[in-house]
Amino acid sequence: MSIKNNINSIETAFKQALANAQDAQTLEEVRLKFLSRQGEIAGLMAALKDLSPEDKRDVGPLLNKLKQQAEEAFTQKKDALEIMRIQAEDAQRTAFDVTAYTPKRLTGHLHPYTQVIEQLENVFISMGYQITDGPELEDDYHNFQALNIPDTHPARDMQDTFWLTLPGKLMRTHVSSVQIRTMEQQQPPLAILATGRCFRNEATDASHDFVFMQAEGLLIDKNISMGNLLATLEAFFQAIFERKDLKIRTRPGYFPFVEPGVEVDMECPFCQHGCSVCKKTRWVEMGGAGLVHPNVLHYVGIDANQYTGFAFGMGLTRFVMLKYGINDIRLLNSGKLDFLRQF
Ligand code: FA5
Repeated sequence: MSIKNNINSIETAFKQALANAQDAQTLEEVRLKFLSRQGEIAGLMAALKDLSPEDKRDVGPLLNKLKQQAEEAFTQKKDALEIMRIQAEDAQRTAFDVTAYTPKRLTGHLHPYTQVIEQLENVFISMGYQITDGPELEDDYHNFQALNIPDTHPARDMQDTFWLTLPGKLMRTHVSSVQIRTMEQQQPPLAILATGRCFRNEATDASHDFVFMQAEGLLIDKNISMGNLLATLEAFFQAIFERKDLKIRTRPGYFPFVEPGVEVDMECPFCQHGCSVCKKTRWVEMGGAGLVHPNVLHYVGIDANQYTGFAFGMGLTRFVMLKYGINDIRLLNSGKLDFLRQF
């Protein structure tokens, strides 16, 4: 009888499919194909009703047996696969190495400003200078008047000042105020270097910020000349850029607290024939300098007939930008970690 053959072949196919199923998905496919309501075994059950009563008696038990055995075998296989899955998961868990993952450790480091300041201070300490400091919140006297810039002097407009609501108080526009504070405290001979922040009420661009750093130097002794100043600046630039052949040049410049006054340029440390840093001129502007004006010595009670001296004020920010190839000054104070991690 053909239904009996069908029962046999479905039983064989079912056993085969069940043996082949190795995961929950293929097992589910087996269930759908054989055991679901639309499955093969349900199909055989449905065919039963068309059989004669004798055939029903004959085939019915076989079919019931097939259904029962298939369901049992399916449940057993399902349990076995579940146990295998749990065991595989366990095996993976035991193999998990807790020391294998090491989170990236980010260590802090010195800001590029600090790195250059330390280098600068070492150069000047080796030349016998004293490192000194002064307040950022200054008064009119130390920032302007004692530097030979009286109230009505037009040179006050050279530096746009952040005045405070406190009368006569301001954020220092340059580190030259430290010259006055030092000379008030110490008698010559003296040689100092001061670095620090300056504040100017200026529009910002890639090379100007309203907060920036300067390095100020002052040396007072007998018979000090422009020659001493130029030799000192040259040695200083050569040490910072680690180039013994680096030259400087000066152009006449006006600063009320020095006479004569000069603008100091440094040979471009990056090129031979002009580049974007030096704007094709081969020279980079670094700051101002000159011989200390007798009026300034007079303000602090130093005898200008006995002593002379030089002073310079360099854009420290400029040094840092040149040294590290930073093309926008505003990055330096931005606090952006992606930027700072590069140094
Ligand atoms: C002065 O500030 C003088 N005190 C320098 C000086 C000292 C002259 C001693 C003579 C004797 P000046 O304003 O040019 O000068 O500034 C000096 C340097 O500071 C500039 O060459 C530039 O490198 C830097 N600087 C000035 N303004 C800014 C700014 N807004 N942003 C970044 N750097 C600046």
